[in-house]
Amino acid sequence: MLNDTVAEKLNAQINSELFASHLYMSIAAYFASLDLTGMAKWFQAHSIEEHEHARKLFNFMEKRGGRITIGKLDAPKAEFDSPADAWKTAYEHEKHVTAAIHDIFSAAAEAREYGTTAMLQWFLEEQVEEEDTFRRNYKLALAAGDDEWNLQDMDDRLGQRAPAPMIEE
Ligand code: OFO
Repeated sequence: MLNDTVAEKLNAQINSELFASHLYMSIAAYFASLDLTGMAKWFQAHSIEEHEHARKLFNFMEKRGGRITIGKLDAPKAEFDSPADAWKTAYEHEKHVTAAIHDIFSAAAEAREYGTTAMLQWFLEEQVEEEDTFRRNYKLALAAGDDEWNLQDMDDRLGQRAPAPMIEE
């Protein structure tokens, strides 16, 4: 049986991953409105990936007998000052997710919930990748500014992203 504090934090993280999925669809919609369809597709794929993160945590809690509750999602930010601002919002969100994963990991270690710390190892590594990806793309969008040519080039590259894979559980 899961430790209560750890269960509460894992449950909050499931809801937070669902919010990330929601936020990234909102950013996809912003890019679609600018006809930057490559970046819109990239964020759609990332939205699915966040939903998969929620599902991975859900399945872990289920196996450990934790009670999962799904709450109401807040409306995500919908308007951005520029492509760079949209990337910055996503990058900041990823940093927030990293801090939350660290917090759950610390609570799990303190409660000697070693099954949870082992599972969270995957998320720790994922967040290193995520922050790196979002930071690099934020910097690129910042450098592109409102230069149509550079934005289109970035858009073409990101549009080649493969669909998000399902996480096996
Ligand atoms: Fe699940 O936080 Fe991004 O990936």
